[in-house]
Amino acid sequence: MTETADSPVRLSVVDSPGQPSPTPALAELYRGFEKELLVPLWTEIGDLMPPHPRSKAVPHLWRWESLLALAERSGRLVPVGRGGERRAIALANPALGGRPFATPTLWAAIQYLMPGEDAPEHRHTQHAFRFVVEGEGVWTVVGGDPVPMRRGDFLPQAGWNWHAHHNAADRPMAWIDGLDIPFQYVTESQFFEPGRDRIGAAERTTPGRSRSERLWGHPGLRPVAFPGSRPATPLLAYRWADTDRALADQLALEAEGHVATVEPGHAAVRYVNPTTGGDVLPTIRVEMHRIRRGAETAPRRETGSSVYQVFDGSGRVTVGDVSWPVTRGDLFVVPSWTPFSARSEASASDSDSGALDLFRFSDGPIFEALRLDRSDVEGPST
Ligand code: GTQ
Ligand code: FE2
Repeated sequence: MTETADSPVRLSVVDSPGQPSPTPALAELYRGFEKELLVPLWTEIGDLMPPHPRSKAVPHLWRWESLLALAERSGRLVPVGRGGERRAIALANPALGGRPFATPTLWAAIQYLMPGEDAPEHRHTQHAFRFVVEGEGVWTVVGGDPVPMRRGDFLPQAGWNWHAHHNAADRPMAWIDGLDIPFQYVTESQFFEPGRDRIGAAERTTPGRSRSERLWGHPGLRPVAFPGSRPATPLLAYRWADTDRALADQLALEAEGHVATVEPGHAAVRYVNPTTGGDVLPTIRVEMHRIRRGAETAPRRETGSSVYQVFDGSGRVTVGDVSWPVTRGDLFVVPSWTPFSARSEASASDSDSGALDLFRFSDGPIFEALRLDRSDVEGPST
């Protein structure tokens, strides 16, 4: 065994342009680097400083049908309780080493609760949200405020708030969770604390509207008793009826000849923090996009990664070199600096409008805060 055999640094002499001549003396120098745990820039520069982001993550699609079937089986086999905390099953990007990371920064999971079940209370620094593509009956209890969850609702939940979930219905319910778990994992910033094993009787009630909505959920109005800006939204539910109306109004305004959409036939809204007008969570940006029947978006790429879920309709999405037909509930990943476009292709089973509704979340706020945000759009081909 040589002295450097145990070094985690491994340098090989290569005969390629831009590299020093391969000589025994160079090999000897590299053994010296290994022994002292040193790595020269010239052997690493291509990987460390590429001309543009080259994501380790790859585009990938998960079918809702398959996810739901496996979640249902988990419902029969896996109890929910202290320790495991949640019956949540995460999307693992195939290029991220089997880790439960949809992208290098984002966690996306399907969560499932059986009738009458409780997921125990806890809190963590990871920022989170729930989004419901079908079903109802679960109340998420955030800081003692029970919040009903129904199809199309977006429910943000900023880090370090106590939360539990309770299925008050006589049927199971599934939804998706988005969190910044991979980001906090790589930045080593996580804290976690278990709370009460059972939530109190008062939190087991099932009011139609949460206290947070009664206080913060009035468009253009805020309670004078609570001034100042907050780092994350105090509003715990953004209801489908409001999102749907905003998107329908944008497309109607466009049809009347007004500027209202991102591009022809493509309406979009971003969920915002009513105390700042900025993103709902410090690390996660969330939007709903509606692509009119037959419309297509221009390929666009951005720094940072996104996860999409098809909320309604069907169509075809293209991510880099791959393209899939998609339908309700399907989830897919768009890695950093990978062009993304979508086309609405109504099928017989789709709703009357034939529009494709895409729920999207990304790590955009991180990139924006650090001034690392960049994007470009490919112009229409002529
Ligand atoms: O529901 O509290 O998918 O803490 C991952 C971590 C869900 C939750 C997840 C969590 C939760
Ligand atoms: Fe949690």
